Amino acid sequence: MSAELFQKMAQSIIDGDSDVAVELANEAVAAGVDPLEAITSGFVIGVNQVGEAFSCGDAFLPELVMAGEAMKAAVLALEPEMQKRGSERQMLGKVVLATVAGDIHEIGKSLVGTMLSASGFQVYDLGVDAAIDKIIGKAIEVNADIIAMSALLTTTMVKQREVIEELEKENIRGKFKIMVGGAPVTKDWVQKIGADGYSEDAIGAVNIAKALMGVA
Ligand code: B1M
Repeated sequence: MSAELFQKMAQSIIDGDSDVAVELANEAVAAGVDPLEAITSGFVIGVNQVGEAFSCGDAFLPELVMAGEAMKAAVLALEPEMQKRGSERQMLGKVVLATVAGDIHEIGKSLVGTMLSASGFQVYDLGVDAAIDKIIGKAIEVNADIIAMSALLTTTMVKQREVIEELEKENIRGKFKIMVGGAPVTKDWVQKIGADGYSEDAIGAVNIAKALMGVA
């Protein structure tokens, strides 16, 4: 039953059909399917396929946009259930989260935010295309424990490094733990820019954030 449902979920993203994607998300919740599994085994398979087709020139920007919209709608429909399933309610730490300047990819960043907040972190989500001074300003304002930055483009991941460089320039690098992520981010990149942690997915992001807070 789940395999068939996951396949339909992937197809709804490939078709760029937000209505069907939301219907399937609701169906999954009603059937007791883990919402994160619905995302990773269902919807993400579809969005990855569209991404691959786009990079080979077999799909074009409108398809990418529609797939992105359908993916966003599905994740939004699953969000309340993800929040509900988060069992830990004590406040583990404050996280300022953003997709870096020049980058408007928001789905993975928002998923990481939902999982962090469902796991007990207080998340200040600055959205996408967030300027360096906006990220640092918010971190100072709320006395954040962690600055978490997402980047989906090889051209924008450099902004993660620029935030760290700016913190160093202002002599406040030591005040915050820095977590980075997004499809092009690798372990090598993390070491190169001197971040404190990274993960390839939303569950990993929660584990890293907990480890950075010493509660792993
Ligand atoms: Co764009 N896009 N896109 N796109 N897009 C990619 C990233 C791309 C790989 C597609 C491709 O060519 N195969 C490619 C980047 C190439 C590169 O730089 N190497 C690309 C491109 C080129 C572009 C444009 C430049 C296209 C154009 O205009 N010519 C343009 C850029 C706009 C900009 O940002 N300035 C663009 C635009 C868009 C849309 C707006 C149409 C849309 C986004 C819609 C939205 O977000 N509202 C879109 C989409 C949908 C994609 C793909 C297909 C899917 C991204 C996604 O949502 N994945 C993507 C290809 C792909 O990744 N397969 C692609 C699902 C999501 C759950 O996964 O975001 O990876 P992801 O997040 C994961 C992990 O990465 C990790 O956890 C998440 C959950 O598991 N993670 C973190 C993410 N952030 C984290 C932070 C952490 C820890 C973990 O700690 C802080």
